[in-house]
Amino acid sequence: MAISSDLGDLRRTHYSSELSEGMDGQDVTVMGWLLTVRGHGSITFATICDRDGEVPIVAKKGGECPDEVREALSSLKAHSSVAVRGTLRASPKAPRGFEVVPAELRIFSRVQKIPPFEPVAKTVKNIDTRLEARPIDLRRSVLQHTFKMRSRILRAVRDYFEREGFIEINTPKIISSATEGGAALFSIFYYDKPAFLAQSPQLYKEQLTMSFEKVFEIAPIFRAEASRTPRHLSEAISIDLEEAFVDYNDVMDRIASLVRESADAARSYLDGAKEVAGGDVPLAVPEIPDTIPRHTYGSLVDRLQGAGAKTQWGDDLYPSDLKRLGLDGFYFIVDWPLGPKPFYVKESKGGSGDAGGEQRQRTSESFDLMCGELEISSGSTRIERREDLESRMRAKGMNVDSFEYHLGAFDYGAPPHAGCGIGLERLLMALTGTANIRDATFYPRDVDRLVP
Ligand code: AMO
Repeated sequence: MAISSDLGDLRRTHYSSELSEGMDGQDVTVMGWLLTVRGHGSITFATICDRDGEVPIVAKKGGECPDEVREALSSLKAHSSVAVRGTLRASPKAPRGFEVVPAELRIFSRVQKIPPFEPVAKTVKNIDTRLEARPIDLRRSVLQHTFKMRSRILRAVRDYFEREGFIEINTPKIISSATEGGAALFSIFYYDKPAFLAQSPQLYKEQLTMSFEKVFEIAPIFRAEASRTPRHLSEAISIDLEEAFVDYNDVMDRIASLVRESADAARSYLDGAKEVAGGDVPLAVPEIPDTIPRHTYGSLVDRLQGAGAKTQWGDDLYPSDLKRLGLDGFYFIVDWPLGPKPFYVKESKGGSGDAGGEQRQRTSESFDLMCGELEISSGSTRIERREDLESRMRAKGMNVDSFEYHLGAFDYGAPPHAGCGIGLERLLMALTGTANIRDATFYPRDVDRLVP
């Protein structure tokens, strides 16, 4: 039968990337979704898209293609799920030098709805329109490349940790108390007890340095972010690392290596994709400098004040401030004021590294990794002694007793340790130039969105 609708025993023989003009005359079976179909009476051109790219299909009247196949093909709408078995023909006019002449067509599902945008659309401005049809939005070239790059980056990150002797961990996502401050917690019920979704694996990854020394986790973090911004999600993926017997300077060195290796992996993906697509890939990966610059918090405040800003020592640094200073590319901001930092962050020895008065004296061994105005990661040296943790908690007005499950671990002696959390979506934004974080995650969750 030249036309049917079941997969049956038919299997793909080649992905689009495996086809070439040198296979002239070979019988091939390709499967995927229809990107375009254009019928011109006696000839129908179609493009089938699969995981790797496009396969041109040409069905001519009076040629090798049965008429019923040509007619059925020309009646299909874009996005239909199909298979074509046929003969590969070298064709100097075709973009990749070949086309497939169909002998058999399987139509697995017909399109019931007209999609709200063209499958080849380079940009579709309204993200809500796109999210309503997310499975087919994700077929668009720019998102295909973004998420394939994400996969490569994750592999590079795991390779890095493996090579450096880190153990991959998973920690509970249903927890009993806040780690990063209470405001952004999602409350849930755990049987009959109140509980929360984890904002970060912070306390567990610290405890695990007592047994494994070097650990990493790649998992969701949950933040009840009330604001609508292009860089906040309610559920994000964090690449967390924690290491014993090091401080925040060592962790910054590790992040620099991780970012460099992630960028290399992204670039090598792009090079390959450009070869298959004939150069048409709408993404570019920035160069990462050999040394990522480190600016102290205090020096940036001085520069801001010098430029006439009202920023006081102790204030947060906002994207508008960083823009004002013309900071771009990747850089660290180090030695933040201690006060606003979470309780587990260690105070700098001997006060601030910056010159300045009394109020400048309490800084922390902490950093943020930035790319322009986007915060990619934050990390610090941690407190390893119970009494110091307790006094920091009291100073922050926290209920020490409710953290006994954590503080008790420190009674057995914790090593000096340091670590960081890297927002995977934000790293991907920086490496691909994606402007909205919702396009760096498959199904975004934000203050307005719980579906799809
Ligand atoms: P922090 O709260 O700074 O630190 O988070 C670490 C990194 O996670 C990412 N991130 C987010 N990404 C998208 N949407 C959000 N709502 C969101 N919130 C955070 C950012 C950020 O830099 N426990 C510490 C890390 C550590 O010290 O190890 C922490 O959670 O890229």
